[in-house]
Amino acid sequence: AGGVSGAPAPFDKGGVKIALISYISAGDFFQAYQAGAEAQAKALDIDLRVFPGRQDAAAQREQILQAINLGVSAIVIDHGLPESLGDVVQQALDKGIKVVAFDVNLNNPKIPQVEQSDHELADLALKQVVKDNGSSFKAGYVYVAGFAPLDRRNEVWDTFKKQNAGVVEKARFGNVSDTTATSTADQAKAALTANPDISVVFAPYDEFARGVKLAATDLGITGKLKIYSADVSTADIQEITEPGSPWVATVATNPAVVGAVSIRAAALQVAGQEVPHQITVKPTLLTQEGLRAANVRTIEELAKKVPAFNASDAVTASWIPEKLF
Ligand code: SR1
Repeated sequence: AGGVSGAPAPFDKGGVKIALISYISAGDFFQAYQAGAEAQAKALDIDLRVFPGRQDAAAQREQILQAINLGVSAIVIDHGLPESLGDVVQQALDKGIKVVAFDVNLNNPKIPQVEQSDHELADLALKQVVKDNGSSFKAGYVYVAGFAPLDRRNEVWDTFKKQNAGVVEKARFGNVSDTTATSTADQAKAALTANPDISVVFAPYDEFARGVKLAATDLGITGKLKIYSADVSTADIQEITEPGSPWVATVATNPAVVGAVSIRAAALQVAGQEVPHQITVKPTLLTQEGLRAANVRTIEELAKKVPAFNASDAVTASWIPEKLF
Protein backbone atom coordinates (compact mmCIF):
# COMPACT_ATOMS: atom_id res chain seq x y z
CA ALA A 1 0.00 0.00 0.00
CA GLY A 2 1.47 3.31 -1.05
CA GLY A 3 -1.24 5.77 -0.07
CA VAL A 4 -2.56 8.76 -1.98
CA SER A 5 -0.20 11.66 -2.50
CA GLY A 6 -1.51 14.84 -0.85
CA ALA A 7 -4.22 12.98 1.09
CA PRO A 8 -4.72 13.50 4.82
CA ALA A 9 -3.92 10.71 7.29
CA PRO A 10 -4.54 7.80 7.20
CA PHE A 11 -5.01 7.86 3.39
CA ASP A 12 -1.47 9.23 2.87
CA LYS A 13 -0.15 5.81 3.91
CA GLY A 14 -2.89 3.67 2.30
CA GLY A 15 -4.31 0.30 3.34
CA VAL A 16 -7.19 1.80 5.36
CA LYS A 17 -9.64 -1.03 6.07
CA ILE A 18 -13.26 -0.33 5.14
CA ALA A 19 -16.10 -2.87 5.04
CA LEU A 20 -18.92 -2.91 2.50
CA ILE A 21 -21.79 -4.92 3.93
CA SER A 22 -24.72 -5.52 1.59
CA TYR A 23 -28.14 -7.03 2.19
CA ILE A 24 -28.66 -8.00 -1.46
CA SER A 25 -25.90 -8.93 -3.92
CA ALA A 26 -27.89 -10.49 -6.76
CA GLY A 27 -28.91 -8.39 -9.77
CA ASP A 28 -27.35 -5.76 -11.99
CA PHE A 29 -27.92 -2.81 -9.65
CA PHE A 30 -26.11 -4.35 -6.70
CA GLN A 31 -23.24 -5.74 -8.79
CA ALA A 32 -22.64 -2.34 -10.40
CA TYR A 33 -22.91 -0.59 -7.01
CA GLN A 34 -20.23 -2.92 -5.64
CA ALA A 35 -18.01 -2.42 -8.71
CA GLY A 36 -18.20 1.37 -8.25
CA ALA A 37 -17.37 1.05 -4.55
CA GLU A 38 -14.38 -1.17 -5.41
CA ALA A 39 -13.12 1.26 -8.07
CA GLN A 40 -13.31 4.23 -5.67
CA ALA A 41 -11.66 2.17 -2.90
CA LYS A 42 -8.82 1.20 -5.25
CA ALA A 43 -8.29 4.83 -6.23
CA LEU A 44 -7.94 5.68 -2.52
CA ASP A 45 -5.70 2.66 -1.83
CA ILE A 46 -8.33 1.39 0.60
CA ASP A 47 -8.32 -2.25 1.72
CA LEU A 48 -12.03 -2.86 1.00
CA ARG A 49 -13.56 -5.92 2.63
CA VAL A 50 -16.74 -6.89 0.78
CA PHE A 51 -19.33 -8.97 2.63
CA PRO A 52 -21.83 -10.44 0.15
CA GLY A 53 -25.54 -9.93 0.82
CA ARG A 54 -27.77 -12.98 1.20
CA GLN A 55 -31.11 -11.25 1.95
CA ASP A 56 -30.54 -12.52 5.47
CA ALA A 57 -30.87 -10.07 8.36
CA ALA A 58 -29.11 -12.38 10.85
CA ALA A 59 -26.16 -12.86 8.46
CA GLN A 60 -25.87 -9.10 7.93
CA ARG A 61 -25.75 -8.52 11.72
CA GLU A 62 -23.05 -11.18 11.99
CA GLN A 63 -21.05 -9.52 9.19
CA ILE A 64 -21.13 -6.18 11.01
CA LEU A 65 -19.71 -7.87 14.12
CA GLN A 66 -17.04 -9.54 11.96
CA ALA A 67 -16.10 -6.17 10.46
CA ILE A 68 -15.79 -4.65 13.94
CA ASN A 69 -13.48 -7.54 14.94
CA LEU A 70 -11.41 -7.03 11.79
CA GLY A 71 -10.61 -3.53 13.02
CA VAL A 72 -12.10 -1.63 10.09
CA SER A 73 -12.11 2.17 10.18
CA ALA A 74 -15.51 2.46 8.50
CA ILE A 75 -18.48 0.36 7.45
CA VAL A 76 -20.76 1.06 4.48
CA ILE A 77 -24.13 -0.62 4.97
CA ASP A 78 -25.94 -1.16 1.66
CA HIS A 79 -29.65 -1.89 2.23
CA GLY A 80 -30.96 -4.00 5.09
CA LEU A 81 -33.66 -4.09 7.72
CA PRO A 82 -33.17 -1.20 10.20
CA GLU A 83 -34.83 -3.05 13.10
CA SER A 84 -32.17 -5.77 13.01
CA LEU A 85 -29.19 -3.44 12.65
CA GLY A 86 -29.55 -0.71 15.31
CA ASP A 87 -27.69 -2.35 18.19
CA VAL A 88 -24.75 -3.75 16.17
CA VAL A 89 -24.33 -0.46 14.32
CA GLN A 90 -24.25 1.29 17.71
CA GLN A 91 -21.47 -1.10 18.79
CA ALA A 92 -19.46 -0.01 15.74
CA LEU A 93 -20.04 3.69 16.46
CA ASP A 94 -19.08 3.18 20.13
CA LYS A 95 -15.72 1.79 18.94
CA GLY A 96 -15.12 4.91 16.85
CA ILE A 97 -15.88 3.18 13.56
CA LYS A 98 -17.50 5.48 11.00
CA VAL A 99 -20.71 4.25 9.39
CA VAL A 100 -22.43 5.20 6.11
CA ALA A 101 -25.92 3.93 5.19
CA PHE A 102 -27.13 3.49 1.63
CA ASP A 103 -30.88 2.94 1.29
CA VAL A 104 -31.40 1.78 4.87
CA ASN A 105 -32.82 4.25 7.40
CA LEU A 106 -30.59 3.94 10.43
CA ASN A 107 -31.99 7.15 11.94
CA ASN A 108 -28.81 8.24 13.65
CA PRO A 109 -27.39 11.77 13.29
CA LYS A 110 -23.87 10.25 13.20
CA ILE A 111 -24.66 8.16 10.12
CA PRO A 112 -24.79 9.87 6.72
CA GLN A 113 -27.62 8.53 4.54
CA VAL A 114 -27.00 8.02 0.83
CA GLU A 115 -30.01 7.81 -1.48
CA GLN A 116 -31.02 8.32 -5.11
CA SER A 117 -33.66 10.96 -4.45
CA ASP A 118 -36.37 8.32 -4.59
CA HIS A 119 -39.29 10.75 -4.40
CA GLU A 120 -37.99 12.59 -7.45
CA LEU A 121 -37.26 9.27 -9.17
CA ALA A 122 -40.86 8.05 -8.76
CA ASP A 123 -42.24 11.46 -9.65
CA LEU A 124 -40.28 11.59 -12.93
CA ALA A 125 -41.46 8.07 -13.85
CA LEU A 126 -45.11 8.86 -13.10
CA LYS A 127 -44.98 12.13 -15.07
CA GLN A 128 -43.84 10.04 -18.04
CA VAL A 129 -46.69 7.57 -17.37
CA VAL A 130 -49.21 10.43 -17.65
CA LYS A 131 -47.48 11.85 -20.72
CA ASP A 132 -47.81 8.49 -22.49
CA ASN A 133 -51.15 7.25 -21.11
CA GLY A 134 -53.13 10.20 -19.78
CA SER A 135 -54.48 10.03 -16.23
CA SER A 136 -57.17 7.36 -16.63
CA PHE A 137 -55.97 3.77 -16.86
CA LYS A 138 -55.93 0.44 -15.06
CA ALA A 139 -52.57 -0.22 -13.43
CA GLY A 140 -50.48 -2.99 -12.00
CA TYR A 141 -48.04 -2.03 -9.27
CA VAL A 142 -44.96 -3.91 -8.09
CA TYR A 143 -43.98 -3.26 -4.48
CA VAL A 144 -42.43 -5.00 -1.49
CA ALA A 145 -42.66 -3.04 1.77
CA GLY A 146 -39.72 -2.65 4.14
CA PHE A 147 -37.01 -1.52 1.70
CA ALA A 148 -36.33 2.20 2.19
CA PRO A 149 -36.11 3.13 -1.53
CA LEU A 150 -39.25 1.15 -2.39
CA ASP A 151 -41.12 2.67 0.58
CA ARG A 152 -40.15 6.19 -0.53
CA ARG A 153 -41.23 5.46 -4.13
CA ASN A 154 -44.47 4.01 -2.74
CA GLU A 155 -45.26 7.29 -0.95
CA VAL A 156 -45.20 9.01 -4.35
CA TRP A 157 -47.38 6.29 -5.92
CA ASP A 158 -49.95 6.69 -3.12
CA THR A 159 -50.09 10.46 -3.65
CA PHE A 160 -50.28 10.00 -7.42
CA LYS A 161 -53.33 7.74 -7.08
CA LYS A 162 -55.04 10.24 -4.75
CA GLN A 163 -54.43 13.04 -7.24
CA ASN A 164 -55.55 10.98 -10.26
CA ALA A 165 -58.89 9.36 -9.48
CA GLY A 166 -58.94 7.81 -12.97
CA VAL A 167 -55.93 5.64 -12.12
CA VAL A 168 -57.15 2.31 -10.74
CA GLU A 169 -54.64 -0.05 -9.16
CA LYS A 170 -56.06 -3.44 -10.18
CA ALA A 171 -53.22 -5.63 -8.91
CA ARG A 172 -50.26 -5.34 -6.57
CA PHE A 173 -47.52 -7.94 -6.34
CA GLY A 174 -43.75 -8.31 -5.98
CA ASN A 175 -40.99 -10.36 -4.47
CA VAL A 176 -37.44 -9.51 -3.38
CA SER A 177 -35.18 -12.56 -3.19
CA ASP A 178 -32.20 -14.01 -5.03
CA THR A 179 -34.64 -14.74 -7.88
CA THR A 180 -36.57 -11.45 -7.86
CA ALA A 181 -37.17 -11.21 -11.63
CA THR A 182 -38.42 -14.77 -12.18
CA SER A 183 -40.52 -14.86 -8.99
CA THR A 184 -42.06 -11.49 -9.90
CA ALA A 185 -42.70 -12.84 -13.42
CA ASP A 186 -44.77 -15.70 -11.98
CA GLN A 187 -46.82 -13.27 -9.89
CA ALA A 188 -47.18 -10.85 -12.82
CA LYS A 189 -48.44 -13.63 -15.06
CA ALA A 190 -51.24 -14.41 -12.61
CA ALA A 191 -52.09 -10.72 -12.07
CA LEU A 192 -52.14 -9.86 -15.79
CA THR A 193 -54.21 -12.93 -16.63
CA ALA A 194 -56.77 -12.08 -13.94
CA ASN A 195 -56.84 -8.39 -14.99
CA PRO A 196 -56.61 -8.22 -18.79
CA ASP A 197 -57.56 -4.50 -18.72
CA ILE A 198 -54.25 -3.49 -17.09
CA SER A 199 -52.39 -1.28 -19.58
CA VAL A 200 -49.68 0.27 -17.36
CA VAL A 201 -47.38 -1.36 -14.82
CA PHE A 202 -45.37 0.77 -12.42
CA ALA A 203 -42.42 -1.45 -11.43
CA PRO A 204 -39.90 0.84 -9.69
CA TYR A 205 -36.96 -1.62 -9.50
CA ASP A 206 -35.35 -3.01 -12.65
CA GLU A 207 -35.62 -6.63 -11.48
CA PHE A 208 -39.39 -6.07 -11.07
CA ALA A 209 -39.64 -4.58 -14.57
CA ARG A 210 -37.69 -7.48 -16.03
CA GLY A 211 -40.14 -9.89 -14.36
CA VAL A 212 -43.20 -8.06 -15.70
CA LYS A 213 -41.69 -7.98 -19.20
CA LEU A 214 -41.05 -11.74 -19.02
CA ALA A 215 -44.69 -12.31 -18.04
CA ALA A 216 -46.01 -10.03 -20.80
CA THR A 217 -43.87 -11.84 -23.37
CA ASP A 218 -45.07 -15.26 -22.20
CA LEU A 219 -48.69 -14.09 -22.32
CA GLY A 220 -48.24 -12.47 -25.75
CA ILE A 221 -49.50 -9.08 -24.53
CA THR A 222 -46.40 -6.89 -25.05
CA GLY A 223 -48.34 -4.79 -27.57
CA LYS A 224 -50.94 -3.61 -25.04
CA LEU A 225 -48.80 -3.04 -21.94
CA LYS A 226 -46.37 -0.30 -20.93
CA ILE A 227 -43.86 -0.83 -18.12
CA TYR A 228 -42.18 2.03 -16.18
CA SER A 229 -39.28 1.31 -13.84
CA ALA A 230 -36.35 2.53 -11.80
CA ASP A 231 -32.66 1.64 -12.39
CA VAL A 232 -30.61 0.95 -15.49
CA SER A 233 -27.89 -1.46 -16.60
CA THR A 234 -26.49 -2.58 -19.94
CA ALA A 235 -28.86 -5.58 -19.88
CA ASP A 236 -31.79 -3.25 -19.07
CA ILE A 237 -30.92 -0.94 -21.98
CA GLN A 238 -30.96 -3.95 -24.32
CA GLU A 239 -34.36 -5.08 -22.96
CA ILE A 240 -35.83 -1.56 -23.18
CA THR A 241 -34.64 -0.83 -26.72
CA GLU A 242 -35.31 -4.21 -28.37
CA PRO A 243 -38.08 -4.16 -31.01
CA GLY A 244 -41.59 -4.41 -29.51
CA SER A 245 -40.42 -4.06 -25.90
CA PRO A 246 -43.19 -3.02 -23.46
CA TRP A 247 -40.55 -1.53 -21.08
CA VAL A 248 -40.85 2.08 -22.21
CA ALA A 249 -39.08 4.17 -19.57
CA THR A 250 -36.89 4.03 -16.50
CA VAL A 251 -35.54 6.63 -14.09
CA ALA A 252 -32.04 5.90 -12.90
CA THR A 253 -28.64 6.83 -11.58
CA ASN A 254 -25.47 4.98 -12.46
CA PRO A 255 -25.27 2.53 -9.51
CA ALA A 256 -21.47 2.46 -9.83
CA VAL A 257 -21.45 6.22 -9.14
CA VAL A 258 -23.62 5.64 -6.05
CA GLY A 259 -21.17 2.97 -4.85
CA ALA A 260 -18.26 5.38 -5.32
CA VAL A 261 -20.13 8.13 -3.44
CA SER A 262 -20.76 5.75 -0.52
CA ILE A 263 -17.03 4.96 -0.21
CA ARG A 264 -16.11 8.66 -0.42
CA ALA A 265 -18.56 9.44 2.41
CA ALA A 266 -16.83 6.78 4.53
CA ALA A 267 -13.32 7.99 3.60
CA LEU A 268 -14.08 11.64 4.35
CA GLN A 269 -15.36 10.70 7.80
CA VAL A 270 -12.27 8.57 8.50
CA ALA A 271 -10.13 11.58 7.51
CA GLY A 272 -12.07 13.68 10.05
CA GLN A 273 -13.76 15.80 7.38
CA GLU A 274 -17.36 17.03 7.25
CA VAL A 275 -19.97 14.93 5.49
CA PRO A 276 -23.59 16.08 5.04
CA HIS A 277 -26.20 13.93 6.77
CA GLN A 278 -28.23 13.50 3.59
CA ILE A 279 -26.25 12.60 0.46
CA THR A 280 -28.24 12.46 -2.75
CA VAL A 281 -27.36 11.18 -6.21
CA LYS A 282 -30.00 12.51 -8.59
CA PRO A 283 -31.65 10.22 -11.14
CA THR A 284 -32.36 10.87 -14.83
CA LEU A 285 -35.40 9.89 -16.91
CA LEU A 286 -34.47 7.51 -19.75
CA THR A 287 -37.16 6.72 -22.29
CA GLN A 288 -37.17 3.93 -24.84
CA GLU A 289 -37.58 6.57 -27.54
CA GLY A 290 -34.64 8.63 -26.27
CA LEU A 291 -32.31 5.63 -25.89
CA ARG A 292 -33.16 4.38 -29.38
CA ALA A 293 -32.73 7.83 -30.93
CA ALA A 294 -29.33 8.27 -29.25
CA ASN A 295 -28.35 4.72 -30.23
CA VAL A 296 -27.24 4.03 -26.65
CA ARG A 297 -26.56 0.33 -26.10
CA THR A 298 -24.53 0.16 -22.90
CA ILE A 299 -24.17 1.96 -19.59
CA GLU A 300 -20.71 3.13 -20.76
CA GLU A 301 -22.26 4.75 -23.85
CA LEU A 302 -24.88 6.33 -21.58
CA ALA A 303 -22.11 7.71 -19.34
CA LYS A 304 -20.52 9.36 -22.40
CA LYS A 305 -23.79 11.11 -23.29
CA VAL A 306 -25.26 11.90 -19.86
CA PRO A 307 -22.66 13.47 -17.50
CA ALA A 308 -24.60 12.37 -14.36
CA PHE A 309 -23.90 8.74 -15.34
CA ASN A 310 -20.16 9.38 -15.36
CA ALA A 311 -19.62 11.00 -11.97
CA SER A 312 -21.28 12.78 -9.07
CA ASP A 313 -20.05 15.88 -7.30
CA ALA A 314 -21.47 14.58 -4.00
CA VAL A 315 -18.93 14.22 -1.17
CA THR A 316 -15.78 15.04 -3.10
CA ALA A 317 -12.49 16.53 -1.95
CA SER A 318 -9.38 17.72 -3.78
CA TRP A 319 -7.40 14.72 -2.46
CA ILE A 320 -9.93 12.13 -3.66
CA PRO A 321 -9.16 10.76 -7.15
CA GLU A 322 -12.35 11.02 -9.19
CA LYS A 323 -11.65 9.41 -12.55
CA LEU A 324 -13.17 5.98 -12.05
CA PHE A 325 -14.81 4.85 -15.24
C1 SR1 B 1 -35.07 -4.02 -3.00
S1 SR1 B 1 -34.59 -2.37 -3.12
C2 SR1 B 1 -34.15 -2.19 -4.78
C3 SR1 B 1 -33.72 -0.80 -5.07
O1 SR1 B 1 -32.58 -0.48 -4.34
C4 SR1 B 1 -31.87 0.56 -5.02
O2 SR1 B 1 -32.33 1.76 -4.52
C5 SR1 B 1 -32.21 0.39 -6.46
O3 SR1 B 1 -32.56 1.61 -7.07
C6 SR1 B 1 -33.33 -0.63 -6.50
O4 SR1 B 1 -34.43 -0.21 -7.27
